[in-house]
Amino acid sequence: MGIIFTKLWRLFNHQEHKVIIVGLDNAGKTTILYQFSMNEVVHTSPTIGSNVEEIVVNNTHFLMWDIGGQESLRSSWNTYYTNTEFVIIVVDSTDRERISVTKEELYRMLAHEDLKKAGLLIFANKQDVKGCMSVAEISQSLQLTSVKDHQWHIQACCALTGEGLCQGLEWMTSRLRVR
Ligand code: G3D
Ligand code: MG
Repeated sequence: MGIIFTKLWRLFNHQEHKVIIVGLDNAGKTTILYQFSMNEVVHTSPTIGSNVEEIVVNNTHFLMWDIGGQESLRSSWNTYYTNTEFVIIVVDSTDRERISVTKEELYRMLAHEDLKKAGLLIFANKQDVKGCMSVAEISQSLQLTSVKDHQWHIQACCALTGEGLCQGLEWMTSRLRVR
């Protein structure tokens, strides 16, 4: 990722931001955050609990949680939505069976009052795996073209190598500039 990433990261961190990262378990959220936080000091907040983690990298607060399989806990998530600028949804592109669960949660979140102004970045992760779903397939499964009231962007990536993450961050940074 190198120097461009570092520059973008600085730009993004110029002001304080709140970003929510969601996705099914095993989608690659922790790996992505690890890539974002390289060379930075990371503070985690254990008080929030095991289903939601807060990570602060410079000025950016990342709230991260696994969706699916925890229905009883979902109702409390919206207490964390206030002032969120971006929602990042991480999709495991190899997991065709559970893409519908992601879709359900995506629309539930988008309908929430406190996320009305949030931008939506979808990472189609694990693109290195042969036979995985393409960006086009995931867009179709999630019916992204029907999302009209949020700015959104879908980005192919591989969290292991960091490929594509830079472009995702670039999109978020560009959205900040047009505000
Ligand atoms: P989560 O935080 O969303 O639950 P993790 O997911 O970041 O813990 O990742 C889950 C597993 O997927 C990990 O494997 C991780 O290495 C792997 N993974 C994450 N991103 C990619 C990717 O882009 N490509 C491939 N091939 N694998 C990826 P392990 O084996 O450590 O459980
Ligand atoms: Mg994790």
